[in-house]
Amino acid sequence: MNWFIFGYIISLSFILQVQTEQDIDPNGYIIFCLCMGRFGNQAEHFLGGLAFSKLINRTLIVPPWRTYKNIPYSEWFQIESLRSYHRVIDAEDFMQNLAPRIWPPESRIGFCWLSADRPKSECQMKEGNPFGAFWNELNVSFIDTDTYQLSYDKYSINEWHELFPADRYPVLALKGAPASFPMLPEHRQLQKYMDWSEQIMNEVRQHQKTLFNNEPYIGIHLRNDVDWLRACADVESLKTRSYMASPQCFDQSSSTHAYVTHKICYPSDDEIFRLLKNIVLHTRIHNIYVATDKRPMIKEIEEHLAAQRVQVKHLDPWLPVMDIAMLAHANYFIGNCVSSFTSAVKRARDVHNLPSAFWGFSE
Ligand code: GFB
Repeated sequence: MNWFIFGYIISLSFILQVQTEQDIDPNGYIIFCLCMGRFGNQAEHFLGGLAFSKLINRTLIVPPWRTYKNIPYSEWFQIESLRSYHRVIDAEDFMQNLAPRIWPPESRIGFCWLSADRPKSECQMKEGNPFGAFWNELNVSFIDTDTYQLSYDKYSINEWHELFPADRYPVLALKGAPASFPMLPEHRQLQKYMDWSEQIMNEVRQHQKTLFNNEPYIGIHLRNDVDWLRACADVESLKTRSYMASPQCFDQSSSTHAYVTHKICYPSDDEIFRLLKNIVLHTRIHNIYVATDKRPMIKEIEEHLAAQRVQVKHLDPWLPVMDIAMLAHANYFIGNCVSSFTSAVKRARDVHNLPSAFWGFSE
């Protein structure tokens, strides 16, 4: 090997070394499982966890969405957009490129929020579904676990730094999301950093053309499977304004309701016809896109709104998130106040000032 090539290789490896050293965040990293509920619940937790990673000033290792398997965040949303808010790295990228150096298998400790009277043996990071599968699919096992009793607000940040200094714990792996559910109202606007992936957007454009010939449409969310029937059965006895995702429509001072009613949680067919008809008359949009987990009511809507000559379409997509994307891009949206599936749609619309309404509220 001549001296020129030798020198070139030495300087290249030096540059790479410097670059990779620079890649490591001295403030440390944080990762958690989005292990509660399905997409809507996970999205609320994700935004709370994103806000916490900024508060604690650690790079967020962006967790995959959890379905029957891990779905990398970037399949549905752009990682890049999150960077305008905070430092992030995709979980698989982290595991492949940084974990071998800063989080080798023999250093992996998991942390659970547990009250002080509970033993640390109760902190089982991989016990139950989907916890085990989530970490296994990222090839993570833990050599030990421990507990903490800190909250996720700004008043607790000094305690977090004292308990978990970044030089001793470069990676903070938490069992659950460091966030509340329902999410805090101030975190809703973080939705603006969740831009849809190109793959999802291409599909949305394709469906808009095929279903509606690119004409305006009203999107409606009908959450009416049997789990929802049960979830709403006794809601009035709770006399609460905060039931699952309901703060999304009760935080507004304009809310005319004292608490979540059965009609808001599980609207009758008549309520669906009433509000939908009003919106059709008001917007003069005659294309309806129905997203539902069970009963699309296509015939019923077409019959009741026959005079308005509505066209009702339903995709029943393999990926529920495709329904969210279609609703998010509708010209008008009517959703279910209590459902976090609706809340994901509503936030995505609010950041673009698109109009939305809720079943059970007058319009
Ligand atoms: O998204 P999510 O957390 O919202 O869970 P909720 C509801 C799930 O039901 C979605 C399916 O993630 C979908 O898998 N689903 C609901 C739908 N609506 C639609 C729809 O319009 N289209 C399609 N394709 N799928 C909570 C759950 O649901 O409800 C909790 O997260 C619990 O685990 C509770 O079951 C009762 O907030 O509506």
